[in-house]
Amino acid sequence: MKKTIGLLVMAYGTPRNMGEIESYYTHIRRGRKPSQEQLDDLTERYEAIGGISPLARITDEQMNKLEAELNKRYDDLEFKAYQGLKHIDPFIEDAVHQMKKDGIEEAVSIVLAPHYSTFSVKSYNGRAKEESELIGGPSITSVESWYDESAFINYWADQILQTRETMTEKERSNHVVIFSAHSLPEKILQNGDPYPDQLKETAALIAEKAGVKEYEIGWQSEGNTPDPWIGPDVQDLTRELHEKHNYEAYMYCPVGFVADHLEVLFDNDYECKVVTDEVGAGYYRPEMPNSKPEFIDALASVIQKTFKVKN
Ligand code: FEC
Repeated sequence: MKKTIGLLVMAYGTPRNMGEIESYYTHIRRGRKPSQEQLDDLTERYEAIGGISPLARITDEQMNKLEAELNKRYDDLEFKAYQGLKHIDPFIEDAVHQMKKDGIEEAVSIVLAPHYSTFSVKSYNGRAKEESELIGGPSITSVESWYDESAFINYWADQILQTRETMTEKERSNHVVIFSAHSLPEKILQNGDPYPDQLKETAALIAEKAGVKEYEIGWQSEGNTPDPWIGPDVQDLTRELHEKHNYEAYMYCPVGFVADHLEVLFDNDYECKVVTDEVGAGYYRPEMPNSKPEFIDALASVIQKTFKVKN
């Protein structure tokens, strides 16, 4: 009989309908209700991308395809997927409980975000492990980061090459690629958080693979709080680059994310495009990994490597 291994797939989560926006936003704000103005602003952003984010559907697809891919790769193990979300049900803790209820003794977990930060991956993994310790649940081996996984780097390099083909001759000879991730409060840097360096490394690896000559690092989607956030923000950066280099086109690669969701469909495809339109340059954004087979392969390889070290 095959041994069953829990596959805990953790992701940010998104409201599944307009009625869930308030509780979701309150959870992101660690229990503080947003003001009516903040709520209206967020609701308008969801409306601008078509009503609700495709993230829930994409996370389901990523998880199901990853489970199937791992089951193809192993003859002696049966992976059973569980979804644990950061800000909406099923929460990370719910998934750990379900694994315990199903009699899972051993599990491997991965966060659908490539770069490690104390604010992101550490908190996902910490919540999973704390809960399993509390209930005597499965022992969980966690993937910490996968920002340099070769199949992931190849995915973005291929996308850049394909996107370059769609540019005009003039744009192809005078454009810049902007690699970005979600900004975080600057205070994370005081304790040596590896997040910015990991983004730099992802960018360097992709740029080398795709033969990108000119690229920059930017930060996006910063939160609505009084403390300073890591910059430069991608919109400010675009204006600055326009002043300095007068590029014909800007190619945005939000490599800190893995799906089409609000932070990409609004913050890149709307907000950054406002700036490129303003400066009269072309706007390009390669396709996100979503559940494309090349990306699922990348995730499966990361799990395989983590598992090999353990067993
Ligand atoms: O529904 C969707 O399609 C969007 C999902 C979504 C993703 C996402 C990814 C990350 N966030 C990260 C950090 C923060 C910090 C704050 C913060 C705030 C928000 C708000 C929404 C939101 N985030 Fe998010 N984020 C997504 C959605 N995020 C909505 C609230 C409104 C706003 O500020 O825009 C600030 C919290 C605070 O106010 O104190 C910090 C990080 C990631 C990437 C890693 C990951 O996926 O976990 C880091 C997707």
